[in-house]
Amino acid sequence: MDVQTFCRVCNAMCGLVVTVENETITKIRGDDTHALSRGYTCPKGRALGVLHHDDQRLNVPLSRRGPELEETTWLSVLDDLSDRIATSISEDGPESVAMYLASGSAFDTAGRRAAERFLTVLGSHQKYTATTIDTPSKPLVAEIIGGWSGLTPIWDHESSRLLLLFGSNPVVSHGHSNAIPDPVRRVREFQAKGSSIWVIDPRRTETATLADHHLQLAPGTDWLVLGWLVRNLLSRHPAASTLSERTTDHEDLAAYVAGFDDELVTTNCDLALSTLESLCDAVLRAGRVSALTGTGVSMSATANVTEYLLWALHIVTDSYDRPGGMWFNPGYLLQLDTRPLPLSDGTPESGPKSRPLLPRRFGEYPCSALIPEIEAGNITTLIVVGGNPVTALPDTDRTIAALRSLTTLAVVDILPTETTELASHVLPAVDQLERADLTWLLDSFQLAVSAQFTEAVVAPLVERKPVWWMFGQIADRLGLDLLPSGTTTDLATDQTFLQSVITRSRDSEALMSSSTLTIHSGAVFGWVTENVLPDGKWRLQAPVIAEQLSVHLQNARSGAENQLVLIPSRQLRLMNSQFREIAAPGGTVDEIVIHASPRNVLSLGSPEFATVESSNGSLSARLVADPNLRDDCVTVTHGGRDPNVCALTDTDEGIDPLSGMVLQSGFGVSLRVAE
Ligand SMILES: Nc1nc2c(c(=O)[nH]1)N[C@H]1C(S)=C(S)[C@@H](COP(=O)(O)OP(=O)(O)OC[C@H]3O[C@@H](n4cnc5c(=O)[nH]c(N)nc54)[C@H](O)[C@@H]3O)O[C@H]1N2
Ligand SMILES: Nc1nc2c(c(=O)[nH]1)N[C@H]1C(S)=C(S)[C@@H](COP(=O)(O)OP(=O)(O)OC[C@H]3O[C@@H](n4cnc5c(=O)[nH]c(N)nc54)[C@H](O)[C@@H]3O)O[C@H]1N2
Ligand code: SF4
Ligand SMILES: [Mo]
Repeated sequence: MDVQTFCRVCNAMCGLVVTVENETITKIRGDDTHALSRGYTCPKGRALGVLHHDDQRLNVPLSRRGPELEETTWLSVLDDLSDRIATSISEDGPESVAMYLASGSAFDTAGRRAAERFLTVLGSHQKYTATTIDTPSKPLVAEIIGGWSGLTPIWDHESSRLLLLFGSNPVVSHGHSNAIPDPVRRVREFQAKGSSIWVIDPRRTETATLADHHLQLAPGTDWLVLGWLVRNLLSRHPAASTLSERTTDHEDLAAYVAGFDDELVTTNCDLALSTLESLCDAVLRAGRVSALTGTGVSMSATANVTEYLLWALHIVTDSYDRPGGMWFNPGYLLQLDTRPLPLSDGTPESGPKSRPLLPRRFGEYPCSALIPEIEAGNITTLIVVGGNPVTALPDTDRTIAALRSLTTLAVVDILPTETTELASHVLPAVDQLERADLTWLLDSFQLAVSAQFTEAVVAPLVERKPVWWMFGQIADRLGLDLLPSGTTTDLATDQTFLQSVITRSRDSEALMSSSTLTIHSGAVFGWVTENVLPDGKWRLQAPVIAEQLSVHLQNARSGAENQLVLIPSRQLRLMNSQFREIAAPGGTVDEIVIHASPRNVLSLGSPEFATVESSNGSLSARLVADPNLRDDCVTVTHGGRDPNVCALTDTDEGIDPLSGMVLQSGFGVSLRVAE
């Protein structure tokens, strides 16, 4: 039997057709009828059947007795965990219980909603998510300029003439804040219409190879390219003359970019002036522009200023909320255009007790506060839902020591990881194909106003349980109200937690009667200008950003340091630390190695193994010469157990004061022959 569903591994959420014979998944292929992925899948989506049946899966609850994790019953693990949470609250208050919600929970709509609601009814503010590790500059700048952190500009792939990609590699990643399924075909179709793509990246990436132009700039200098562009476009772009109709304080913007002169920018970026001029001409020719950033800039020290200037580029060229530029997807399920949004002027709340100066934004504390909060004894119980903090958080040794020191570490996962190894309780969750679901959390990241509902494709194996059920059971024991009224945990199903989203969606009948993606419309324009922006104007005045800009400008003027920097990279067959041990059909995951330029490898005498060292730590791995990398870059794929690139990052140094983000990319390292 063939069942249509969708992949729940990355933002692209490709349509899948799963062949099931007697509850055995025998084959997975792309769903040709899915309007956005159009039959495309990557190896990870096709591996979901292998993942479902894999014998490494967590199948029964585990609890720690002494040094070992031992198999136990659901009754026992839930009783014990509930007792511990109750004790934690009665002794230290609800703030002693924290939750880390990450990639593995982003695609489990019912589980995610139940987990978040659990923390709320518990009365704890200790919510941490992966957003503050990889992207906080995006919601921050959206809040400052647009008034709401959830504004996510989406590439108008149908009518845009020019796409600029800064530090994003969608051919491998399928997009950062824009979900880009079927990326190669999409790029080619875009070009076939006469539109062009510029990739701005210190590495000649898989996407750069397909692009019309590749600017192989020095790492950490995108903000200079953008500032230079904005400065030039302010005097040359026709739309700049109407800026006062669309923005407040555009004089401030002109002042912010006044210092971006040719000499400063070309020297620091290591780009020729003629190259920058061609880029500027391309923008002028296209009129409007679509530009996206990825982790290459969003995890770096200049993330906020880069994102601000990226927004400024769109606003100067009148490209936001306009055809041919970028649109804001109001969502099929979220319907952002019909509801009041929690507008803000960008002022944060204060951080948790041990780090009060760190900002609390978007309803969560930054992950940089999680480890200090545990070390200070403020958090004694941590519940991890679909995350692997040992490979995601900075400073691996310190993270491990803090996690070990917790009274209770409950981990909800589908596979054993380096984090479950440290847990006091391990709760085996259903996988992507064992639950009903919706494309909910990523609703406004999609290339069309669209949504999909799926039933579970197969029944859960062994004793794997839905995540909503786990929290329902604990809430029942604690006497907390978690479920929608009129139901109990025993009677609830996946649908209980999905129903309110379905009911409030644009057309629940169309959604529920379709077995593939339901499209409501393509790009829509105008709702942000009308409903969200006060007087329909973007706010360009941003003193906190201006302050950071002036520091970066000063550093740039004092001359670029000649150093090797660490930049991020990803692999097609991995999703962060996921799929390392799951052999996707048609190949295995590449070994995680150190990539350096051929010249750097040669200068070390081409050793087989090398050590990368930062001010925080070091890692050793096989060294590979990568002709696609600049001489000033070295990269180690994120997500490995050993080497784990987070050994090089630091919990205290380089934290961005505006977002609280830890510096993950673009810092200095040295490379030497391994001992
Ligand atoms: N296959 C696969 N897909 C994934 C993931 C995965 O692990 N594997 N992870 C998912 C997750 S969690 C995320 S957040 C997204 C990330 O999605 P993307 O951001 O699109 O993907 P990355 O591969 O991290 O791309 C970062 C790029 O930035 C470049 N870069 C580094 N430093 C700089 C710089 O200073 N300036 C510029 N301009 N470029 C720079 C790097 O060379 C790299 O090409 O991918 C998601 N999808
Ligand atoms: N130095 C450095 N640090 C980084 C990065 C980097 O490039 N460099 N990248 C950063 C980025 S972009 C991100 S997003 C974070 C990633 O941070 P995390 O999201 O914490 O990391 P993942 O490895 O994706 O962990 C996801 C976990 O969810 C589990 N899982 C998968 N499916 C399910 C499911 O259906 N249900 C449940 N309950 N669990 C499931 C997986 O087995 C896995 O253990 O790391 C960040 N950290
Ligand atoms: S790109 Fe791969 S992992 Fe992402 S949704 Fe599609 S099939 Fe799944
Ligand atoms: Mo991410």
